[in-house]
Amino acid sequence: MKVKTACPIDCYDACAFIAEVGEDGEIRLSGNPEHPITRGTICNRGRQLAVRRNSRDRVLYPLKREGDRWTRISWKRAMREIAEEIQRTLDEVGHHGILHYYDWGSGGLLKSLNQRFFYALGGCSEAIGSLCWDAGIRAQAYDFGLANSHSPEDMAEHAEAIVVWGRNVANTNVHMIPFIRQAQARGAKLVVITTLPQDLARRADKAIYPRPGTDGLLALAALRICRDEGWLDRAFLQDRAIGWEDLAADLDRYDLDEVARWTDVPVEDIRFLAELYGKTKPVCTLLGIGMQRYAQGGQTIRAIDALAAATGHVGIPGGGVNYAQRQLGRFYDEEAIINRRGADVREMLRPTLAADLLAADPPVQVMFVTRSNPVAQVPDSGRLREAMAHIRCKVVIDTFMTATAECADYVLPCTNVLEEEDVVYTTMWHDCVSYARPVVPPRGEAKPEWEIFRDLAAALGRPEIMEGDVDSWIRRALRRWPADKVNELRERGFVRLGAPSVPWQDGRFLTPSGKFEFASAAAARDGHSAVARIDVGRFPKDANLPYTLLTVHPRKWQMSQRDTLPEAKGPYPIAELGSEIAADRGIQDGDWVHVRNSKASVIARARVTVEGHPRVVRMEIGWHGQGVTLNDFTSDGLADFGIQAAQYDCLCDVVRVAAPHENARASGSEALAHQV
Ligand SMILES: Nc1nc2c(c(=O)[nH]1)N[C@H]1C(S)=C(S)[C@@H](COP(=O)(O)OP(=O)(O)OC[C@H]3O[C@@H](n4cnc5c(=O)[nH]c(N)nc54)[C@H](O)[C@@H]3O)O[C@H]1N2
Ligand SMILES: Nc1nc2c(c(=O)[nH]1)N[C@H]1C(S)=C(S)[C@@H](COP(=O)(O)OP(=O)(O)OC[C@H]3O[C@@H](n4cnc5c(=O)[nH]c(N)nc54)[C@H](O)[C@@H]3O)O[C@H]1N2
Ligand SMILES: [Mo]
Repeated sequence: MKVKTACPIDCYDACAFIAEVGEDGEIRLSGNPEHPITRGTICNRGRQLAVRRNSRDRVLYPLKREGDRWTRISWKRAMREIAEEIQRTLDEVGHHGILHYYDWGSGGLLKSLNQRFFYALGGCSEAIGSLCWDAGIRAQAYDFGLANSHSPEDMAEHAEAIVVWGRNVANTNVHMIPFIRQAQARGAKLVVITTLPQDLARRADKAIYPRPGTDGLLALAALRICRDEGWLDRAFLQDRAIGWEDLAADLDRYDLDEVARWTDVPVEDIRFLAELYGKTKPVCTLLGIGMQRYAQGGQTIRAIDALAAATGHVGIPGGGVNYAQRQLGRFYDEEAIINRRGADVREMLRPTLAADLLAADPPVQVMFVTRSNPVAQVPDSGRLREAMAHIRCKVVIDTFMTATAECADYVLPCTNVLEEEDVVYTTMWHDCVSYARPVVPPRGEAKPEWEIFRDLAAALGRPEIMEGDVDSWIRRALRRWPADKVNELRERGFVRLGAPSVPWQDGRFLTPSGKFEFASAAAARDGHSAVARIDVGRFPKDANLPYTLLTVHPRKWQMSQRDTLPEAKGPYPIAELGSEIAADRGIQDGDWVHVRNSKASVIARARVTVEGHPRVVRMEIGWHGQGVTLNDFTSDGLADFGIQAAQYDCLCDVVRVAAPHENARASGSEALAHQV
């Protein structure tokens, strides 16, 4: 039997699945061929969801820490004891003593019901801000009013050039590839600007490899050339924008030779970029998210927005500065699900969670972690583990024993997507929403999250808080939808919401002025320069740490969700090293190396790369072992705009070491002993 369902992974592509269950119980997932983006293919991460569902390592029963051991307990006992912890905290310090930490580990709409539970307690402490993309979201809000993307079809049919700027589409957004190919087959040029090597760069007409965190300089220097050459869209600047004169005057600060030195991009390539934006029309820019995880990440995105807008690529078919699809977030009635009105919430920032916990008054006594793995994913994770050790009761809801679950007092098993019903979506790219329905029954005693919170509300003596079932919740959330659209969603497995294919085509923007804002009063009010500006004095520097460590997203799996992949499990991560590092330090492919900075160190296997910026180390985030996670290397500094972690501002050093002993469980300090 075939069942239509959907992928809930936090990703651009948001695929629709077809699931088939074999007689042996094995689940085969494939892409729904009718879905306009999925088009019948899915990636390894999607397929792994079936493997994760059936994995032997899955957590199937409620677990309680007793000394050094995990003991299986009944749901009834788990609910009673956790409800007692909640009640005690409410009595002793009030609702701010309960922290709910969550992230987008699942894009299911009903997952927000857990917020409803905490708000109904009067409020709670809650994680806000982003480890992911907030600086860029805010940058585009200053410029456009909202971060919106063109439809993939529009790019495929109309772009004359595509600039993939800091997005690793071949790994993180694979369903973009056919659309890029379609444009290339028409003769569109492809340019890839990336710090790390990328498969797509090999298929591009041109690849540019800037030093990490310096793309804003590159964009503004290219814009300066466009200004001087007169390669501007005068009509756009006059009729559809404000503040161009302010930005134009500011561009004199970017001397081409200096920019070339800071970015490691030769002047000819800066000119190439200027000419591309200045003379080709239309240019479609696909922005990545990694690029704004730096101290000046927000300014970087504004600089690129300005380059594309001033040269006339905004609001036209085949153009756009595509970062996210925020209009999609409004398709359902969130308040009907979460009922936040009136709740008294103490905010803690995801990027600085450890520091916020340590400073909290009243202290957090109960911490809930849902659909996330903060110990692996939050910067400065060493300090986070320390801060969590002070919390009396930590409850983690997940399907696996994650790095965070290992620090918990209770681990509660939730369902895998193939065992549950929900509406799933992301706001990263296209405008389709999908329907997830159960393919197989829950394993063990796993429950959907909303049921766990329903039971907890009952254990607290407040069953009315969470009264409802899947059907009634979905109906409430989609109450503005006509009935036939809800039916289409259920029957086809997805609907396309019909976001405009070409945003801003009517020249009206959602900014305060209604125009594209090269100079933004809102940015100035928030304490930033009104126009995009990069200050070279803010680039990180440390004479003892000559290289940059980029802990980017894994090629073959999602973040820390690597439990079912044997190749991801070893005690040593892979460190991909730029060519200058290898030359400086006498390292060859396959050598053992010690990657370190002032906060952490690991022994890793070296892989020397030929392309990419030559002084960058790439390691895949989500790995943990040797007593650390890779976020032990990162600091909790914020990017300039919004509330965004700047975890890519991370300097390091690398040295060659002897092969670790077979059975060595290298810890940070043991690792030092291996140094050659
Ligand atoms: N396979 C896989 N796909 C995923 C995910 C995953 O974990 N695995 N995660 C999903 C999520 S949550 C997200 S947010 C997206 C992220 O999608 P991406 O933005 O594509 O991925 P990141 O790992 O954030 O960023 C990596 C890219 O940014 C580039 N980069 C980093 N710093 C700079 C810089 O200073 N300048 C330039 N020009 N380039 C730079 C690197 O070269 C690299 O190619 O991917 C989603 N898709
Ligand atoms: N150094 C560094 N740090 C980073 C990044 C980076 O590039 N470098 N990237 C950042 C980015 S872009 C993001 S988006 C964050 C992501 O941070 P997280 O969302 O914390 O990352 P994941 O490792 O995907 O963890 C998601 C967890 O949710 C679980 N899960 C899945 N579905 C459900 C469900 O329905 N209910 C519950 N309770 N659990 C579920 C999964 O099993 C998994 O353990 O990480 C950020 N951290
Ligand atoms: Mo993300």
